[in-house]
Amino acid sequence: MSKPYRNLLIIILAIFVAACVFFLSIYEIHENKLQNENQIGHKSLKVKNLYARVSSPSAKSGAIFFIIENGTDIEHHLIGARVNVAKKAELHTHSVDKGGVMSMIKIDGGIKLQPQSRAIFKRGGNHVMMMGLKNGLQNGETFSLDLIFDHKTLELEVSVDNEKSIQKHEHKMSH
Ligand SMILES: [Cu+2]
Repeated sequence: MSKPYRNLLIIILAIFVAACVFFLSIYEIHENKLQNENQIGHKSLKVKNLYARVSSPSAKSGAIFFIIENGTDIEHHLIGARVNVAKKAELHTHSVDKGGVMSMIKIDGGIKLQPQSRAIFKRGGNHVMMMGLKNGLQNGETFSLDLIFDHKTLELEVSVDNEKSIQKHEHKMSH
């Protein structure tokens, strides 16, 4: 084989190897994506494990907990909440100061949900705070909740469950 031909063969071989590496890496990215899709398991924006708590039937405030799953391929931005049983509903989180004292603060700017991700609203963490409950809430009572996103509003029904314990998988996912 003459030298120019051998060089050409080497170049063709190198291109072939590069192409193989390229397609393998694409395949890997595709595989990872599928695994994430399996984790969420649906292609929509969903709310799970939804419930509310009040400290007593006559309490003037209460909290709502849930998990939002964004199974879509776009970012969704939770910007607020609305309930018909209270004057006001706000997105809250807990913060701990230097002295270890826990207090609740409003989440400014809301919460952004990346495609194929979850946001967990749980006790001791993020929650929807209801302020100025009009008639109080009984255990087992249901009411409507609007979760307001930048592109859509989810209309949900919440039931008051004061006995609900903190869920095992909810706890695990917080780590
Ligand atoms: Cu709060």
